[in-house]
Amino acid sequence: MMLDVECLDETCIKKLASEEVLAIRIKGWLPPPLATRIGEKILAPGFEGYINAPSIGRIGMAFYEAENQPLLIEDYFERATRNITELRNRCAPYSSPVDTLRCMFDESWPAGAQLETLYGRKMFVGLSRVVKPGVRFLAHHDIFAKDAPQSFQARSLQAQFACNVYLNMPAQGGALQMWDRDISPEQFDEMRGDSYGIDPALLGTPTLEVRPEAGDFIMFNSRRMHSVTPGLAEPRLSLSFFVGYRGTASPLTFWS
Ligand SMILES: O=C(O)CCC(=O)C(=O)O
Ligand SMILES: [Fe+2]
Repeated sequence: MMLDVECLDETCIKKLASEEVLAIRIKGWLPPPLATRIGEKILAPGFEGYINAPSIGRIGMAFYEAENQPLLIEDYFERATRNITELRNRCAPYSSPVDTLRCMFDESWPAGAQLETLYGRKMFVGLSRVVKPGVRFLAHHDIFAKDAPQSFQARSLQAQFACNVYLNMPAQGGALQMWDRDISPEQFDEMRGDSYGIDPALLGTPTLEVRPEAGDFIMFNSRRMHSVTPGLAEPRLSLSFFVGYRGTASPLTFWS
């Protein structure tokens, strides 16, 4: 269900798109001391909480936080380029791991890879996410067309992958859990009510549970339900973005 690979290539991206595998991991993609160092640099100037999940910190704004509200969507686009630059600057003199991954996707996918454009505007990519000890990430799925229902661009995706680089991990917990049982967007929305997610216990035993280590890169099918278990003592820091897939002849796209 999870494939360990040495590097990104066409074959492993296709396996994820065809749902042959739920997730792909590159263990030690960054040397752990470098992951820690970059993590410290990212956190040093501080961060804010999510609009719709205040116990989870973040730098940059995720598109799904806008929840289809015009003023928040405007805010998102207005800050997109600035937020990309902000991550790059926080990482300097190291390269931003998100920038490196953007290059690697472009190099490995025959049709290339580029920043996603929505409503004719460049999206943000490279959210830094900080989960405090003891906080559980509720089970949810990420489907672009739900966040931008009027957009042909969003509806044209054939698959969506969540990409995460882990920079700091708690000593225990902080595991990524995934379920291969599909829940329709309608059923999930009914179950979650006003919350962004649901209690993972409602889904039964996860199909896959993996505890990432600092420096690991994991890419998974974000349309399947997933959650993160609470961590102990240390904050869990990751860089996160989505990759959109529209078949072998189309470029992959990135956004957060
Ligand atoms: O932090 C993780 O391991 C996964 C977070 C998540 O929900 C996502 O990347 O879509
Ligand atoms: Fe997610």
